[in-house]
Amino acid sequence: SAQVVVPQPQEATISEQRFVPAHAYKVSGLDAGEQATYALFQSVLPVASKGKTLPLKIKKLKKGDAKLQRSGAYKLDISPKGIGIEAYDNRSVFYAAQTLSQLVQKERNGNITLPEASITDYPDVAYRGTVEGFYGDPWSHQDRLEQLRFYGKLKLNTYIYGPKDDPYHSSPHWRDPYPAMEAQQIRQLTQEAKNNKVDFVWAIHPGKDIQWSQADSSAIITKFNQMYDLGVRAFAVFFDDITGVGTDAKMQANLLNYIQRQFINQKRDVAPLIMCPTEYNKGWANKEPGTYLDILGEQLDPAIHVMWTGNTVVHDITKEGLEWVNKRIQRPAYVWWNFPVSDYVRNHLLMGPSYGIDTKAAQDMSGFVSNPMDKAEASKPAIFSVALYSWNMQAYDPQLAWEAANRYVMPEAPEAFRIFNAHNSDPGPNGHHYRRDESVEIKPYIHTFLEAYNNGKYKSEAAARINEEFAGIAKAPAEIRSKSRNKRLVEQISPWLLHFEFLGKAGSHVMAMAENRVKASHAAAWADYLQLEATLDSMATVNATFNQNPYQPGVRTGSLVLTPFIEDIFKQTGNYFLGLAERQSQAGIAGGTAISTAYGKSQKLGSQPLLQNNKDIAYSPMLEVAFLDSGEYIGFKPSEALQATALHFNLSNNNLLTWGAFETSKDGQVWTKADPTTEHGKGSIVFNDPAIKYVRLRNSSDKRQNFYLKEFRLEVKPV
Ligand code: LTM
Repeated sequence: SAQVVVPQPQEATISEQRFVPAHAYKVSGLDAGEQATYALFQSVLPVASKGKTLPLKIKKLKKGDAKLQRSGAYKLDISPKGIGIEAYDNRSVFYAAQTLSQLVQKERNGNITLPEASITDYPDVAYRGTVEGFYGDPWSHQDRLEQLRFYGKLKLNTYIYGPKDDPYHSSPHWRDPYPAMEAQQIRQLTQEAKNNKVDFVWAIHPGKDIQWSQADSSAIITKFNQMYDLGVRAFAVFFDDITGVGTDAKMQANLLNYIQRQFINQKRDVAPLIMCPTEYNKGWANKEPGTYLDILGEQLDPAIHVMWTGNTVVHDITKEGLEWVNKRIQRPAYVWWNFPVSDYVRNHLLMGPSYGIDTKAAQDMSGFVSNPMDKAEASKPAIFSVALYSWNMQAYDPQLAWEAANRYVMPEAPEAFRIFNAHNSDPGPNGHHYRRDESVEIKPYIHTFLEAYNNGKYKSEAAARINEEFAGIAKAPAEIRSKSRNKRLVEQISPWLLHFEFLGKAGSHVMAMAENRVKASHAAAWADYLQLEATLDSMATVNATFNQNPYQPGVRTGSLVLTPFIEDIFKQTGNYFLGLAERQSQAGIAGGTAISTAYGKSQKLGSQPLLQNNKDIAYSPMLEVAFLDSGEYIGFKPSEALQATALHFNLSNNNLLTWGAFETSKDGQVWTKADPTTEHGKGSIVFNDPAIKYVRLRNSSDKRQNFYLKEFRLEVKPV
């Protein structure tokens, strides 16, 4: 059926019967220079230029049918008499060849078989793919090459290069040419992109220190020309996550129009220019008529695309949301979907279904790109789904796409990969309030089981299902490690595999313990308890050892449903046996009542998670621009058991001391000003008074103040 072809073609009749072609195929009508497509035909079919052959004829699509007048559109006709391809452009021929490659089957005896088929196919969205736009370690060169091949197979045509931590994309070196090695790698990437009919879009991020001078405008043109010489034929300018003069809509529009005139229009072979605005989501947009987005809408050359992340930074994409912004920017938005990016929740993997993307919004967007995780291979399930969605929206079903992605990305161990992904979906609490469902199938059984257990009963049926799940979890990592041929993927998820294996074992222990406890087999329950405790210790060790980044350090799996379930029963049972608060805290589980808390009043930072241990309490650093409105504050209230010894901060704001009041209090009522030493918004204050119970930074000016929350950390010691 047509299902064997991904993304699903728009119209397809594919017969169940297959035939063995009588001869090799003779390819005609392929443009010179299309060697990569020729090589693809050769790898899929027997191809010959002499002797008895069947025709594989490529023709131009006839004008007429409007939906086929777009890059990538093709018709493919397969019969025992030959293969016919009608193509809009060279990308179309490549896509027809990709479809063909999915329809061909190789038999044991070396023959190939084909079904008779008639396919009419075209993409719903013109630009489809990814934006490497996250913070943190950029993808490796090999990862990028592999991504481009993956995109070619799935008919994705766009890869936007914009890793925040490449200093030649952003400050401080956006004005400078790439060093020789990086330049050579970019040249290779543009070649691989070309072979896979992907636009390699190179983005510049100049807004942190742009001067709006002629010198800076020229610097961008010079840099673009250097990139052009390396083979780049598509360009973007990003103004996200900046403060200060760079955020001016008129200046941004002027610059973009200048680039359009002086560069894009001068070259005949470059794709439309793309820009990412500063107000790139509705939550941050000034809603007053005539402000930022309207200025771009009116002044920006209509040929330039404008990116948009949705109603907030990380959000579902809705038709209504797009209609809202499209009116203002006066063109269909180019969607920058912040999924499965995990730079704001680095201890989690986002491996679940790609849902929350509106299947009625094809007409409301000019492009759709996913911002992935820093783990390129682990991002493939989500990218696979984005390929299906953006090619054929009506046919898109998030759950089916996810099931297919698990098989496509890990064909050697699809079930193990599925169970791993099913329990590694939710990002956990985060400042963007973006949550995903997790452990969906097992959740009802967990609820049933817990309800009964809390009443001293043991539900065997639910328990059997849960036991089966935990056994599957414990087995999955070994299966993935031993069977998957994708070693890079295994490497990227390896700390999570390790943690997951312990999660499965902890689950089995918890279930055994619960059963023994309900049966009043106390000695057995106690033995289970000790094993569970040891396993939870191992999970805590994995969490404390791997992925120790300063943002969200550590490793979490099953964090929405399974881990809380296990910890809940562990705690209950510990209390039942011994009142073991002490043991629990050793196993890394928050026990007791006195915990340190944030002490703040802030629209932007109100739900920013805290990182804490027994040495310090910190706001989880934030990637985008943070702010405090007049009178708002951020701060800490250490637990009763702790004493504040020093505050360390790095807010990247040169005027910090003109608006920021650092204050301490013994009661939360009377505040005393503390004077830090600072340089560029970075500094420390040491506290010597054990009576201090509150520490805060308040905006004492009469207007909003922007800064970067790179560090805001209170050092503490036990009282
Ligand atoms: O989303 C945009 C336009 N910019 C940044 C990204 O670089 C970052 O990866 C995401 C997710 O944290 N958020 C942003 O604000």
